[in-house]
Amino acid sequence: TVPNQPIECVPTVVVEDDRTGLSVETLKRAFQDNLFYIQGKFANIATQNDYYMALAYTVRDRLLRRWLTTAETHTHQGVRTVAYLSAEFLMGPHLGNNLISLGIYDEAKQAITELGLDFDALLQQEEEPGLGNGGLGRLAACYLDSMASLDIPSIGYGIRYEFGIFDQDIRDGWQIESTDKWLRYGNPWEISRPEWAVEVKLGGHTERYTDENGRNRTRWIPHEVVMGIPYDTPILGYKTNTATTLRLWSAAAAESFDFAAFNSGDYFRAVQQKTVSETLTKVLYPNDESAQGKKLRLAQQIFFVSCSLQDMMLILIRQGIPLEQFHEKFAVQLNDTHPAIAVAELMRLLMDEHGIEWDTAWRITQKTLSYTNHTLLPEALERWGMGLFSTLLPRHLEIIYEINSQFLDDIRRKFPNDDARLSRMSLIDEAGERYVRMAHLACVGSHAINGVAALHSELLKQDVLRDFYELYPEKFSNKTNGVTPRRFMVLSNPRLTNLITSKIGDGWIKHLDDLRKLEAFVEDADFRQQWRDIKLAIKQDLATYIKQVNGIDVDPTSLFDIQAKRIHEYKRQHLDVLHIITLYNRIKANPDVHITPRTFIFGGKAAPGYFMAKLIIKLINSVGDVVNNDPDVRDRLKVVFLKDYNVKFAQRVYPAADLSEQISLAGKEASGTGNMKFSMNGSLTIGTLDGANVEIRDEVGAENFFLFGLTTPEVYELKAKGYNPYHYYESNPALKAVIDRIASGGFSNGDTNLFNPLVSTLLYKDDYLLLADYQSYIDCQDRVSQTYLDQEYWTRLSILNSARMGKFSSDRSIREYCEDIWYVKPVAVELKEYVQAGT
Ligand code: GP0
Repeated sequence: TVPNQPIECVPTVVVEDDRTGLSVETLKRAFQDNLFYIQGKFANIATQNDYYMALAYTVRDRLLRRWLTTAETHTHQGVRTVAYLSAEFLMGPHLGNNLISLGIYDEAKQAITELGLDFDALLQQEEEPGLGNGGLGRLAACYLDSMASLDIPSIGYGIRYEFGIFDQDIRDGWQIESTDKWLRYGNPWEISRPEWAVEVKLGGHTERYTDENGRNRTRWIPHEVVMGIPYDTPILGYKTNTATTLRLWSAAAAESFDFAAFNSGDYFRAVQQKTVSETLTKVLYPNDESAQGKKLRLAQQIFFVSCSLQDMMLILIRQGIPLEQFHEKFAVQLNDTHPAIAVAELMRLLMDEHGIEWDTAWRITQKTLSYTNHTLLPEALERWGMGLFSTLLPRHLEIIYEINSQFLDDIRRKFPNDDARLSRMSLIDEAGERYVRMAHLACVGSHAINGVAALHSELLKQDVLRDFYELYPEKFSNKTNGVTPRRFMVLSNPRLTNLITSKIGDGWIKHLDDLRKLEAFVEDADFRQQWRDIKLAIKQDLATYIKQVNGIDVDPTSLFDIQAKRIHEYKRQHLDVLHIITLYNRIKANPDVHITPRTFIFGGKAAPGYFMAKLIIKLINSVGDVVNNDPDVRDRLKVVFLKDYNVKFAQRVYPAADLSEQISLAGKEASGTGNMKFSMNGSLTIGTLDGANVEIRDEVGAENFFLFGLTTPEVYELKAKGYNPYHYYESNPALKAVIDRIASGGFSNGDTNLFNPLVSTLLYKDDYLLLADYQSYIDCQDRVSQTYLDQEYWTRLSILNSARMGKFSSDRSIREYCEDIWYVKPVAVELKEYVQAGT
């Protein structure tokens, strides 16, 4: 019947209808319906992507009720909400994860299989949303998962880059980058909300004026205005009703602003202006741990920060909550200094746009914001040249000057007559050219500052942020990173998940400490056999992949020794290479020497402008070419570089490792998170006392961890007394033979130039002390090889590694942030009874 009166706008959903039903039969009907009505295809011409989309929409329908109900519940109750501000969110594919969170993974798999399709192939079809570089962006994604799973009211705010991290190909051993067109076939997980767009000002100048109450105010006359359009993606908690939001901002031209051009008939200029605005969110900067100082990057930062803060204010204004309560309603976490401009922007919005006085605004700002530092590397500390900063953000600079002047007064009171301290701590670096120091701004404007592992947090206090620690000791704390077991165990490793669950139930997925219960099975030979069989089957799968993609035969029973992470000198992928060449030299000296068969696997991207990192990739591939094809090696060693390492691919790599390489120079890796993902999946670790390795070793026990290398104090000491790498080269024949083989063209067809930059850096500079740590690393690797020969013993260690990883769930990290920094509590979401439609 056709309604002759307006349709009632109460949301009504039919019980067990094709949009909500969870049974296999309903899922099949919904899938076919979506293929027809959304993709507009008959099955005979549907592509793999059409099938993926049909399944994605089937899943999306089933999460909307949770999503909308969560938003409604949080709004209604006026709860305090965490806003996680991050320039990067490295989410990984959504489909599989959402199926797990909804608890319908098996049903969906059955439905798709019964329809005659390959379920795993459909999961693989999803484009990686690669909106991040590495650890920092992936940590943000794990935290969203944990916040939703723990029913914490939360929202992630970031940038919807049109092109994420580049795709990596390898040609002739070198990295080749290409554009990541992740949105090419559409994104079924996002909903755009153009009606909630906001405007962001850039450039121009400021003016003083007197308002209607006779107060002196400032007005910013921008050169340009850009619109921010929000795109929302649901973040489902694991087996709970809570579904939070990732809100990413996309830049668009504010047409109204260039009306003058339109009106003067300069249609072309008006439209051209549009493309300038839209370049703002075009592409992710692909540098990890190095600040580039580019104007567009600063524009990206103010853009997403301003959009997000304005959005939070609109949420309060819509509910009639006064902005004086901003800090009671939002806890805003700054993920590194990329969003640190929030300190000045929140002040500006409160004062200039909403008429709040400085002192009140400053109190609100400090109570709202908190800052996480992710690195000690000096090259990663962001600072903006004064020229660039004042051109783009003239009003923010005024505010920063005022904050700085009050801040310096504060220091003078507490540390009289200490000019050196003043210039060290100032928000403005005035040593040579003038810069704005973003970490200082973040420290001054936040009530809490944290590092990401115990060692890192200590080093922050002693070193990089020492002065700030002396001024505000109460602000500092440690929050050791964690990773989500949902994605990195349940989704990535279903075989191991099933085995674990068959022994201890599935409680561990939400309470990872429960994995300890596995210790009871370490002496159970059957269990150990199953554990080993699973690892072998996973390694077999990876071997098949390697054969297909790299064309290399690898033996799945060999020790899989994996280093997968961004390529960086401080992470020392080339130390791993020195070990490979050491073994190769032993074979060349005596082809019958005993060698534990190993497959060395590398994965990771190099920043496109980072020459040395790209040369390390070339070295790995060149060593592989020689070692893999030398008949003397007799297939006992293989070297594989897996191209285009990303979250989607990482999920297949972590479960396949026997040995995880965590070999950064002590004091350089803030935490590491790959170390946790490997270990959870039963890999043993070879590592230095760096980052979270220290805590992993404490948890699993020193006897279950392959430790080598200098400690942080030893590194400081060695550098202080003058480090001479050449001395190690001269006095260690094995090391000398390794370096000489590279230098003499042993891996470059006799070309002695190719790897010279690497060789001479090691011999004459070696900032990351590879040569100092070499012998300790080799000795440790020999212990690894020896241990692997006893498979029963190795399996015990592997089980214990998984069993003792409870601490490294991101759920534990998030609980600590909630208690110590955010003061946010869980809020239960109740789904309303379904209403029968049409009755
Ligand atoms: C740190 F400063 N990290 C940065 C950066 O620009 N990008 C980035 O990924 C990483 C650290 O290197 C880390 O140690 C850490 O675990 C991660 O941030 C999350 O805190 C590598 O995993």
